[in-house]
Amino acid sequence: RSIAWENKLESQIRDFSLQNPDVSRLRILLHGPIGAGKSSFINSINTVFQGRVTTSALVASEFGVSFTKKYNVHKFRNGSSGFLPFIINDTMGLEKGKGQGVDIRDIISALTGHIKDNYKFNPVSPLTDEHSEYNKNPNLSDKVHCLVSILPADKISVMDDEVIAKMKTAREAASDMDIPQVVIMTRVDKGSPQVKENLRSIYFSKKIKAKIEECSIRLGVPMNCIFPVKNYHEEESLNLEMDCLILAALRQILHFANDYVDRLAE
Ligand SMILES: Nc1nc2c(ncn2[C@@H]2O[C@H](COP(=O)(O)OP(=O)(O)O)[C@@H](O)[C@H]2O)c(=O)[nH]1
Ligand SMILES: [Mg+2]
Repeated sequence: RSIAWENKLESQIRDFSLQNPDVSRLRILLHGPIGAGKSSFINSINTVFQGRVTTSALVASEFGVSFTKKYNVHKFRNGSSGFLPFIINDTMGLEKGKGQGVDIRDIISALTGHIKDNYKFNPVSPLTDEHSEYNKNPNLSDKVHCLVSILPADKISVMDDEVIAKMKTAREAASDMDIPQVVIMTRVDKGSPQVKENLRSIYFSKKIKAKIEECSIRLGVPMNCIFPVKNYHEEESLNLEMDCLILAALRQILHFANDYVDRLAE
């Protein structure tokens, strides 16, 4: 894959308009293990579009337990002219073991639009239609238009099979509903010292290529759907290379999501 290290995508995404009049905003769902960088990815997107380092989604400390417990919805300001035409739902992290981390059935309910925003996940019992937070009649805007799996480059090799199996279950459910999918591989700086030193070496790095291959094999997704990023996590100012990778991933997500709602409009 080749990439132009210049910020052209930002304005394209700012001007992005949706094709289906029934949908006001594309809904993106993030899922993945705890500590994968889900909340950081949301902060990174916000940082790019606000032009300054922001922390809207709370990020856990390096060795914390899952910080995000609610089905948080994030929207992104677009200058003074309102909001960007997409929202991102953050979820509680996946963990191995029954009753640990988010229940995969809740991820599937979220895909179908049955979980209302701000629902507090309960790892020991999934949401059912008896709860008030259950949306019985979701419309197209409530449904998820792209499922994004987040995996950390430095931990992919040691990720528990059980966690991968949970992610596959969600991916298969999404595939059955024709919901498009993208994988974001975070923490590339932790995955390769060379890339940490120089982010532009990312597409030449053998280590990163091997990690992308590993993601592809373990999750069963094609390599061209896997986007490596480095999130804003300790930076104090904006960085062009980080922005380019974040925007390339986001552009793919938005195209897939837009194509999906467009197909449903026909
Ligand atoms: N070095 C590095 N650290 C990251 C990156 N993305 C996230 N982190 C760190 O990884 C930890 C977990 O991130 P968080 O966003 O809370 O993960 P979540 O549980 O999936 O929401 C935090 O300490 C982040 O600062 C990255 O690209 N590079
Ligand atoms: Mg989080």
